[in-house]
Amino acid sequence: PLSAVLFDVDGTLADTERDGHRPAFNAAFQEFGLNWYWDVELYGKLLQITGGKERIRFYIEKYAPEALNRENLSDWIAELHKTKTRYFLDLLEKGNIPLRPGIARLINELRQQGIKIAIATTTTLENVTSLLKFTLGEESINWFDVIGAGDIVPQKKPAPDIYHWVLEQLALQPQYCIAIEDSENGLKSSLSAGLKTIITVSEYTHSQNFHGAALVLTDLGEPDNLPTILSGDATI
Ligand code: XBP
Ligand code: MG
Repeated sequence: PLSAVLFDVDGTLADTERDGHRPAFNAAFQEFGLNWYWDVELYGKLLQITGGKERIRFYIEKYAPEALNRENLSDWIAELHKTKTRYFLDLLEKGNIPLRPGIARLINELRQQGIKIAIATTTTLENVTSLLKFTLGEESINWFDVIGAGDIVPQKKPAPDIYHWVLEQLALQPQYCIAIEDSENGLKSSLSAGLKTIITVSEYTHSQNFHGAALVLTDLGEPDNLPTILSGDATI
């Protein structure tokens, strides 16, 4: 029997990266007087590093090494990232980032059937609660039995830590749960935690390797617009 569905956030609940996180990073760089700009293509490469602070550090090491000489680099990155979060929250508040097809329906159906729902994401907690608030309404935050986000575990995806943490909070074994993910890093994380995983591909992830996924779909669909199965077992 299925006890819980564990949702990723970025790329799964909503297409947040290209027109959400990316412009928020760029706005923060501008506010800090930096001449850095992450265009759509570069951002696609940077997405291999999960976590905003980790992504900024990776960018510095690879593309802007002069910043390595800053004193208290970690603190400075944390401040820059806080500013980025402020811009991202602004975008959510403006209602600019909708849920992907089928998400609201699926969440409602799971709740109606008494199946628990949870979140396992590398993004910052406020980003998750605001996305829920501005799409499904304030009370939807309480529909989730567990929200695992951001720095709550030391190792972000592709490490399994966030899924382990959420399963522990749910007090459930992975065989009674399903993860829904959009990326290869997310899939590695959920599979390493022993979770059967459904992939709903997103704009940055459609050509990634989803070996090991139970099902790969274009999206989660709506009754009048069914998703296309890209690979996997339709009977899951
Ligand atoms: C999401 C991420 C996050 C977001 C930015 O990956 O990697 O870093 O891009 O969020 P996943 P923060 O969907 O696999 O969880 O800046 O808040 O880290
Ligand atoms: Mg994702």
